[in-house]
Amino acid sequence: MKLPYYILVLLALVISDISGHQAEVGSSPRNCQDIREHGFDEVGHYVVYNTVNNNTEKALMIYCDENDGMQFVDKENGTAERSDARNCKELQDQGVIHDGVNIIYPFPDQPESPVLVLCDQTTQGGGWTAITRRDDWFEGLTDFNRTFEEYAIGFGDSNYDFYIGNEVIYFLTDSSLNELWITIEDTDGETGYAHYQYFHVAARDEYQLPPYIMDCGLYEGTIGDGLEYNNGMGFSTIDQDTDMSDADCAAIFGGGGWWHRACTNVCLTCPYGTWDFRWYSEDYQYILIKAQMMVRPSAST
Ligand SMILES: [Ca+2]
Repeated sequence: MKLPYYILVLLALVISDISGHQAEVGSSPRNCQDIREHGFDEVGHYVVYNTVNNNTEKALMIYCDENDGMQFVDKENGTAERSDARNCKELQDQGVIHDGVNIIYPFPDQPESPVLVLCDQTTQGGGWTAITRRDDWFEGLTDFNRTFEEYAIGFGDSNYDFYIGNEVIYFLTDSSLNELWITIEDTDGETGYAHYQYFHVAARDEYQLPPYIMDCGLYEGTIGDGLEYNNGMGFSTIDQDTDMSDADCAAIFGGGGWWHRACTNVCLTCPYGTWDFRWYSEDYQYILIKAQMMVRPSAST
C-alpha cells in the first residue's frame, strides 16, 4: 500500500484519508470521533502525521469503522489488523518497530478505549511508552499549569508536549513490574539519562493514602538520582495539595503537578525558562529545556 505524502506545515497537523483528501486542523485527533469532527465521516483509513521535522516515518495509519471504532493498521503490510496492545512493548512484540505516535489500550476495564501514545522502539531495545514529553521547541502549545483532574486524565498532544495522565500511568505500571527511563537536555545542550529499574504509580485512592503514590528505585544513569527525594509521595497539584510542605508546592513550582515532597529537586512538568524546570541530584544541577519520561515492563531487554 502506498501512503500519500504531503508537504507539511510546521506545527500543523495534517489528517488525510486514503483517497488523498486532506485537511489541516489545529489539534490532533485522539480517536475516530475527533476525525469525524474534522469533517471526515466516511468509514476508512486515515493517516495522522507527526510533523516534527516533517518526518513522514512517524505517520500513523488508523481505520475507523461505522461505530467510530478505531483499528491500528500495520504500515508495512497495509493490513487492518486491530491491535490489542496495552503498551508500546506489546506493540513492539507485534512488529510495530517504528518510533512515533501509536495506539494502545491500557485500561483493563475499558478494552475498547484507545489512547494515543508516543512510543520509543529504539532506546535500549525499545518498547518504551512515553508518559510525558517536554521540548522547548513546543513552548506555548501546552500549558502544564493544570488541575488534579486534568493531570489524572492527561493533556497535551502526543505529537508535541503532553502528560499522558495519572490514570494511564497507574494502569501501565500496575499490571507488571516496570522500569523508568528519563532523558533530559539542559540549557547548555548537555544531555543525560536516569534509569530506574523499578517504577510504580499507585491507584488514585488506595487504602485512603494520598493519590497516585510514586515509587521508584534501583537507579543508574548519568545525571544522578534526582527522584529519590520524591519517592513515596502522592501527586500534588494547584488544587489538591498532598505534599509535606506548609506551602502549596505545585503553586510554588509554576503550576506543575508532581510527586512533590517539600517540595522537589526535580520537576519535569514545570514552566520553560524557569529554574523550576529542573533536574537536581546530589552531584548535578540541570536547568532543563527538554525532558522525557518513558516506562516499559521490566522483563524487557
Ligand atoms: Ca502543602
